[in-house]
Amino acid sequence: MKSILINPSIPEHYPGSDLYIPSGLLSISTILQKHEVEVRLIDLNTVCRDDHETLLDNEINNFKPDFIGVGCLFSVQFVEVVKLAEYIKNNHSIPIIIGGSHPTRHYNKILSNCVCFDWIVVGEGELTIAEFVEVFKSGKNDFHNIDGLAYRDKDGIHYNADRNLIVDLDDIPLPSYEVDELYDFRKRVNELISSIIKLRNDKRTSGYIYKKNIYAPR
Ligand code: B12
Repeated sequence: MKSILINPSIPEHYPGSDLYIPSGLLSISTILQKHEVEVRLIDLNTVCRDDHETLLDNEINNFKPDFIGVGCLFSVQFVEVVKLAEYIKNNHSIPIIIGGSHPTRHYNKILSNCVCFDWIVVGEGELTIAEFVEVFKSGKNDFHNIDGLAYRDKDGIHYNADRNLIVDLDDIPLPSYEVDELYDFRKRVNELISSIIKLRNDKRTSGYIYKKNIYAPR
């Protein structure tokens, strides 16, 4: 099984757009690899700021992913997330799963309004994507037991329950960097490793644990 994960670009006027490391997507990549999914991560902030459609066409036609994952940490990325997903759906018909702080907060509204998305991971994604991929591989498409996963089917929008936080952060494997042939994350390995613990900590202290409070750090 194969998956392409995409980090959408952040507008250049946004502070620090060239520094942002897609640590959420790197962590998701690592989990997918552990579940025998071949992953290709495309960071649109580093490899290509223009003509994303040609890049996507080439990557999808060559790699032939079974599903595509898109991250959306900042709301400012969401317009691009929709544009990419609509393009992928209309031209390649590949299922799309998204995650990140913006979809976490707005999963219901997004699934109600945007048919281009099939699933949304709400909150921490490692355990949810691990369960998701096993169901997806089985071809049974029965996602109703997966906590932290929102999706639409013929009966409407479903969200089972919030997923409990991962208690011991040591259970999360360090991100793999062997995911992007276009950009070598190992160039930034020191920066990345030193930031991981801080990011995870910030995540808990800045309100991420309760998705409704994502904009209201406590
Ligand atoms: C650390 C952090 C930063 C870091 C950089 C982060 C980075 N990765 O490089 C720094 C300090 C630089 C930063 C800066 C800013 N930040 Co900031 N930041 C955060 C913080 C605290 C944690 C983000 C993080 O990296 N988490 C760790 C990773 C591992 O988790 P994650 O990305 O959430 O991914 C997990 C899940 O979401 C999910 N997932 C994510 N993507 C995907 C994709 C798929 C396919 C799947 C299945 C799952 C999935 O699985 C992942 C693993 O569990 C969040 C608040 C929060 N608690 O989330 C704010 C937050 C993202 N920041 C915010 C803001 C506003 C900013 C700034 C604009 C502030 C400013 N005025 O300058 C700047 C912009 C910087 C820029 N242009 O890049 C807001 C965004 C609000 C919004 N709606 O857009 C947030 C939500 C804080 C808040 N509560 O308001 N930030």
